[in-house]
Amino acid sequence: MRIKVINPNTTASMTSKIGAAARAVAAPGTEIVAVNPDKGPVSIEGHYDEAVSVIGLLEEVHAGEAAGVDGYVIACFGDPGLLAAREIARGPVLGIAEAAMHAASLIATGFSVVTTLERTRIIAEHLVEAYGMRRFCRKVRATELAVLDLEDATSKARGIIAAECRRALAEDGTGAIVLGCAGMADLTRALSHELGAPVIDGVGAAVKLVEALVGLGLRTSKHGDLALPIRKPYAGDLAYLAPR
Ligand code: 5HY
Repeated sequence: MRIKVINPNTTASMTSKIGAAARAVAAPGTEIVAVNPDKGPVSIEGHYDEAVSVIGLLEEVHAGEAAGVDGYVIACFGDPGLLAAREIARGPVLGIAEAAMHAASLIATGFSVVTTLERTRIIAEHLVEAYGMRRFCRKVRATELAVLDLEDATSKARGIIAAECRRALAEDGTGAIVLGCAGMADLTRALSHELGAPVIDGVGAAVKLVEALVGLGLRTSKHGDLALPIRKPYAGDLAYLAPR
């Protein structure tokens, strides 16, 4: 089985980290292809970044379909372009926020999300509502770290994230921590060990869920709104994206 893990931002060091996290949990027969678009924002920290990143993301899904990929992971915690990607993919497409929240809800009665900026925290709150996770999500916490602080070995990011996770476990009545950025994927195991509570990284969770869905013979439904996009011309520079 081949799973394409798409980091929708253009920071290659983050893509390498995401690829390593995916490979660390993938089954022996699973090939992980980790990519990022070559155009778009270096980090995704708001609705505008997300919207612009979706073009590169969809190009990667189109290329994956041509190459016969079995399933996809969108490795950004805002899950940008998730439903659009599902429209053009045959196999399952999972976002890491969606995957991590669902995994957390299966092993704890409540979870807290620890993410980067306050504005990302608000976006994650929207996702909690959209995914019907309000019943499980005790709190979404911001650390005020920028996404690229996670790529800077000299930043104090790790300690700041660990401290916020500790506060979540002490104050939120929560049983598990969801890490709210793909750039935190490398911290999962050590944090879990250190905190004595499950810490869930969406990249790993999404890879295992795609493997499970493909293993069950399940693909994205083409009945209803996730059917292939309606054929029509697109004007101008975006003509190449027109549904065929
Ligand atoms: C992410 N941004 O996972 C998100 C989440 C965040 O570039 N990769 C990004 O922290 O805003």
